[in-house]
Amino acid sequence: MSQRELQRRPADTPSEELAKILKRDGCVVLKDFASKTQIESINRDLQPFINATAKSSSDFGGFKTTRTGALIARSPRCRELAIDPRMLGLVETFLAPYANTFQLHVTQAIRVLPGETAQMPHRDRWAWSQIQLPPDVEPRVNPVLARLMTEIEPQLNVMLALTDFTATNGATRIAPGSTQLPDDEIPADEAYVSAEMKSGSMLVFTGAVFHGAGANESEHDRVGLNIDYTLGWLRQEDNQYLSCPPEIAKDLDPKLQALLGYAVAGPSLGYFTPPLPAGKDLCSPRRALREASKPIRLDADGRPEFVE
Ligand SMILES: O=C(O)CCC(=O)C(=O)O
Repeated sequence: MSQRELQRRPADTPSEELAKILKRDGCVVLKDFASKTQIESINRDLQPFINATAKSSSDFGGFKTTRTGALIARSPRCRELAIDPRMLGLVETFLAPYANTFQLHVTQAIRVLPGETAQMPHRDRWAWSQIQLPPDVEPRVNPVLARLMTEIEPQLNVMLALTDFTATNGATRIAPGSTQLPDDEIPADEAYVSAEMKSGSMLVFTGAVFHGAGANESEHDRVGLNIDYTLGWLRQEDNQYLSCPPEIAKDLDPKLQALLGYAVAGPSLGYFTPPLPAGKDLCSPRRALREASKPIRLDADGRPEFVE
């Protein structure tokens, strides 16, 4: 496929207009989404965690890239960002045909260090259709899930630039309009555009568009804040109940609690039953946030008991 222009719009563009661009191109840049002060505060929240994060060690994740997660638990500023009405409005407009509720899928600060090579082009929706197997086992893909993914839009992602993103420092490379290609027709190099943007601007992209982090040939880190949203009925990539456990989630904004997954989606997805005491069954997850649970262990017969 030939290269298409990466569309850029002001951050307050109505969601319906942005959703149309996303449907056609799979991506759009929102200019000046966050102020300089907001970016400084996010960087202050995240710096200790980013500095302590070890480099990834896989062909996909890179060898000079760090990925720092659990950002809702770790950063008050990321919490505000995740429920920014402009973002939630766009998520709800774009994903509305495929679900009644939405949730967080991934929160990650991605730092591409000098010397990193370009990431392999991919679609983020492959998280649901590719099979995790040793490298020599075929097929690599579940064909039913791969086909299902072409009939829905399972996710919407944002990458907020915490540093400037340039063609030389590893700006995300994305192929606008690559959303309808078959999974095995990976666009050639010429189809990709570097999502160059100033810090504070944001790349919004879908699970269907081919993209990957660029190579960092500069002497400075490229840092992006990646927040992905998915449909309420799909499995989240980052297990939010573990990354943001009830002890932390109980003090968060109810909108954020629901986005993490502490809410029933539809008539019956996601209720829970506390293992003890007997008699409390089929509860809303909000109950787990209201009532601190006492530690439980299994006794010698394998039955749950409170730890006294
Ligand atoms: O960091 C980037 O620019 C993109 C990263 C990405 O696509 C991924 O890790 O799945």
